[in-house]
Formats: sequence, structure tokens, C-alpha cells
Amino acid sequence: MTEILKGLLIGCGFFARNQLHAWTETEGAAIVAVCDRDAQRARRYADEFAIPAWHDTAEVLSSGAFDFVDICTTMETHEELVALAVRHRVPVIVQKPFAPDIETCRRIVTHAATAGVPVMVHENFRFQKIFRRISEILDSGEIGELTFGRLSWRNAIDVYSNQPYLLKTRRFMIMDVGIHMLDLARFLFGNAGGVSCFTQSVKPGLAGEDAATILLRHENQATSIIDVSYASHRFPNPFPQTLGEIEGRQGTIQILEDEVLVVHSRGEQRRERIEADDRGWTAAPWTQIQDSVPRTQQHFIDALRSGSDFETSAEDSLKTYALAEAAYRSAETGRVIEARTLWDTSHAA
Ligand code: NAD
Ligand code: 89Y
Repeated sequence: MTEILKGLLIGCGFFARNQLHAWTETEGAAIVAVCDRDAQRARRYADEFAIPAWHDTAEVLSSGAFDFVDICTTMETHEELVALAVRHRVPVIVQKPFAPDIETCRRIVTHAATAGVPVMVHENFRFQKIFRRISEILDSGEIGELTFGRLSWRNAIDVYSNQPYLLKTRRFMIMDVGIHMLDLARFLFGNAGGVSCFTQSVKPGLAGEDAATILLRHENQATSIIDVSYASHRFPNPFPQTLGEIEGRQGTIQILEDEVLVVHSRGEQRRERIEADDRGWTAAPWTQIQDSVPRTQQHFIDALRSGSDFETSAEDSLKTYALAEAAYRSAETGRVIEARTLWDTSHAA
């Protein structure tokens, strides 16, 4: 039997519970210790998930006991924690957003690449069942060469109770959810260059924007629109569904509520319902997001074992992050920003 890879999870907060459930389903890997600078939080998850050890400092990475580390802390801590893992040659999966700004992302990418330590960004939306199915349909050529897309996330769920730090995050909506949509746009349409964006702050009292409309020009000349908002009052609440449409020269895919795809092709249409798996530990309304986490983590472990590239390696994620960075710069300046100039790691400090 193949040896099980032993992991440390750092950051025992809100989202880590999903990751810990998902690790119990991930083949070939197990979390053998958890860590949080708040010892009570670390102990709580160690007890809940029957994990043998807990720690209150990430310095435990120096022990040589771990084959990988799962970093589930907020973005301002990622550079330091990834650097610690790289120093001890421990492969990393780290939550989105990668870091607070592109210069920090570039430093992380350069540092890990120079040391030859694999780093993947935990970008789970592309691992939702519905987006894996859309990708299959696109690969089949059924709707032809892509020309246009729209990915839309509009709801008014109270995200602030579970994630209160979002109230004070200066770069909020594009970094928190827009980054998922930008990754999906790259996953479906390929890399993008020109970016323009307008942002809005609708709910009073937030430090950052809670709505943004982004226009992308992809390398294949397709255009896509990403619109995200936590100030859109709808009933029923579509959270956490990404809705929209994808147009090709021979057809269209509509992404509708209730996880329904309508595929228009050759003068006909068909409906497919791509329901997220109910895994026992998932619960509405979060099911679709939670269900994507085991697939994300399995991809990390499979690629680590086989030595193949991660779909969302640190290097690849820099191209997604560049789109978010370009969106903020466009919103500030009123200009179209060329994101390609932001990927270049030779500018790293
Ligand atoms: P959280 O604040 O609830 O938890 C973070 C935990 O990390 C805290 O318990 C904190 O004490 C601990 N921590 C911080 N720095 C540490 C350090 N240096 N050493 C040890 N412990 C440390 O945050 P959260 O809401 O769980 O979010 C974590 C990350 O997950 C964020 O980047 C967020 O954007 C992301 N997230 C992703 C998804 C998704 O679908 N991919 C969903 C929600 C949150
Ligand atoms: O942090 C966000 C994410 O990644 O998915 C939804 C979320 O939890 C709240 O916006």
C-alpha cells in the first residue's frame, strides 16, 4: 500500500472545519496535527476530528514530521507561513486570496520556485461539479470556439458573521469572491490581458467595496464580464451559486439557478442538473462550496504524488491574481489595465 502523506493544518478558524472534513475523505493523505496561534482553537479541532496533535506555533514545521502543510489563515499571514514551509522544504497548499498585493504574491512565487518547493493555491470553485461538467462540454467542442461569457455572483448573504474580518478588509469583494470568478474565467476561457472595472460600496460601514463589475479581454479574443455583489437582495437567495452564460460560435451554455445548465447547440436545447454531492458533513446553503473542497485537496495530493503540475500552482495563480490587481488599478484610474505586465516575476524584490 502507498504510504499516507502526513499533513499539518495551520489556521483553525471558520473555513478550516470544511478542509478538515475534506481531508478525512482525501485518499493517500491524513492531517496528523493542527496548529493555531490561539491554542483553544487548535485543541478544539484536534478533539473534534480525532487528530493526534495540536500546536500553537507554526515553528513545528521544522520537526520533519510533515509531508505537506495546509495553510488556512487569512491572506496577510501567507507570506510568512509559506516562507517557513519553504525553509523546511514542506510542500504547501494555501488558501485564497494568495496575499494582500501582487508584489507579495510575486515574492512568494519566486522564493518557492527558487527553492523548488511545490505550492498550490486552494482555489476550489473550479473544482465544483458544475464547472468540471462545463469544462467537459467545452472540451467536446459542442458550442465551438468561445466568444463571450458572463459569470455572476449576486446575493446579500450575511458573510460578516462567519468572517468578521471582511468588514475591515480594504480590498474586499474582488479579493474575496471576485478572485474565484477570475480563476473560473481563466479556467473556461484561458488567460486574459485587458481589464477594466468599476467598484461600488453599497452597504454602509464597510472598509472596502462590496460590488464590482469587471470586463476582461481574453487571449483568444473572447470577452467576459464578471459581476460580483454582496448587496443584491433576491428571493430565493442564490448564494453560493455562480450564474451566467458562455457563448461559442456554435452554441451557448446558460448556468441557471438550482445547479441547472441549459446547453443550446445545433438548433436544440437540453437541460442538465449538476447537483453537488451531499457528503454527510455538508449543509445548505454552503453545500456547493463545501463539496468542491475534497476535489481540490485530492488534486493537490495526486499531483504531489505524481510530480505533475497543480492546476492552480502558485505560478499559475499569479496570473489570476494579476487580473484582480488590474481590476483595482482600473477602478482607481478609470483606465483599461494590461494584466500581463503584472505576472512577470523578474520584478520581485
Ligand atoms: P478565520 O479568521 O476564521 O481563521 C483563521 C485562523 O488562523 C484563526 O483561528 C487565527 O487564529 C489563525 N492564525 C492566523 N495566523 C496564524 C499563524 N501565524 N499561526 C497559526 N494560526 C494562525 O479565517 P477563515 O474565515 O477560516 O478564512 C481563512 C482563509 O480561507 C481566508 O483566506 C479566506 O478567504 C479563505 N476562505 C476560503 C473559502 C473558499 O471557498 N475557498 C471560503 C471561506 C474562507
Ligand atoms: O471567503 C469567501 C469565499 O471564498 O467563498 C465565499 C466566502 O466564504 C464569503 O465570501
